[in-house]
Amino acid sequence: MIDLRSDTVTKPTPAMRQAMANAEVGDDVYGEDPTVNELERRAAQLTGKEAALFVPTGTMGNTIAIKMHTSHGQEVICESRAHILDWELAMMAWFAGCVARPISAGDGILSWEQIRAQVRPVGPHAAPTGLIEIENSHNMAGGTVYPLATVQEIAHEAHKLGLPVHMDGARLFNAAAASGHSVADFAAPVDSVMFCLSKGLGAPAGSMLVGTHERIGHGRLLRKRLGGGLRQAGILAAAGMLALEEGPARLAADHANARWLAGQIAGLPGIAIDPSRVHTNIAIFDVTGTGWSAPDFSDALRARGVIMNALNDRDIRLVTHYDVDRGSCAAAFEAIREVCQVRPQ
Ligand code: TLP
Repeated sequence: MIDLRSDTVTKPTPAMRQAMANAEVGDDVYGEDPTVNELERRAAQLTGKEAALFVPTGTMGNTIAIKMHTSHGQEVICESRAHILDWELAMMAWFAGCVARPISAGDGILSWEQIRAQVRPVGPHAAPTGLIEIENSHNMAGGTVYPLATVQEIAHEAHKLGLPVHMDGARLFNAAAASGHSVADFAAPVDSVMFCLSKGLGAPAGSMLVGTHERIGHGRLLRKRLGGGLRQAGILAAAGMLALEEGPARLAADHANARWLAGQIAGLPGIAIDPSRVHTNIAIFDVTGTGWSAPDFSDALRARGVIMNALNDRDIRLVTHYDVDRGSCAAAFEAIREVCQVRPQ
């Protein structure tokens, strides 16, 4: 199977498995796991933040971030296809008692102008804004990357209104690799960032939440409350360290593969995709012109040994990663071409 469903499917490298086997561990709930402590120091250093917290998943990192920035009864401004809104089981309502105030942006990139129009002050009729959340890269918009100046403007203006900004940077390293900015450049303007070790960077599990000492200290308590106090988590952190050291350099190849595949399939009749908009490792294409629904197209691909997820009735998402090389992308293209040539039953 050529698995292009997500970069979450990456398997740990042999070096990671070795590092996991050799990891020095302790009880992380007591703060005594040296490998977790080292990973947290390294994550804070790389992002230029005071402190970092190892969390089992990106969802838990975002859940903690929203809770640590807000009070019950507030609104969280985000883009309308944000992962926190569509794919995290209403966690902001469940854990933080907040509701989303979604804003649509075609490419997933919010501007301050759009956000400003939705900021609500404390008053007798409306729930006040508690947090602004931006997603970089934006998954469901096709891996789009925020211009650094836009992040800076949003954070600067939000702070003038006393509002914090959280970045869902599940794929922050992809955004950095594609833009030429460092992860610290993107992290500097905002109050907290969650990034995943377990996606394109290749770790088997784990994400990091970074911010100030004070906020991350609070976040540590929230992690325990969510059941995320992992004890000898150094086993996972050891793989995470290698993901941080060795993962980023591989991302450019993933991006080139996604752009290549998008360019190939753009030439197929009935497929709609603009390859010039593919900047990272995600490409989303519309198959309606082929006569197939996206779920049926996805099933037909699976029957040919290629797996990609249908996002809805029209669109299919492919995500490149280091377990899929150019040769596998070429084989995936052949399967897509074949499906385009047959008529749905
Ligand atoms: N995204 C997954 C699915 O949940 C859709 C994927 O395959 O892309 N933020 C963003 C932007 C994400 O894309 C994801 C995972 C998360 C947060 C959550 O991370 P995990 O899966 O570790 O909870």
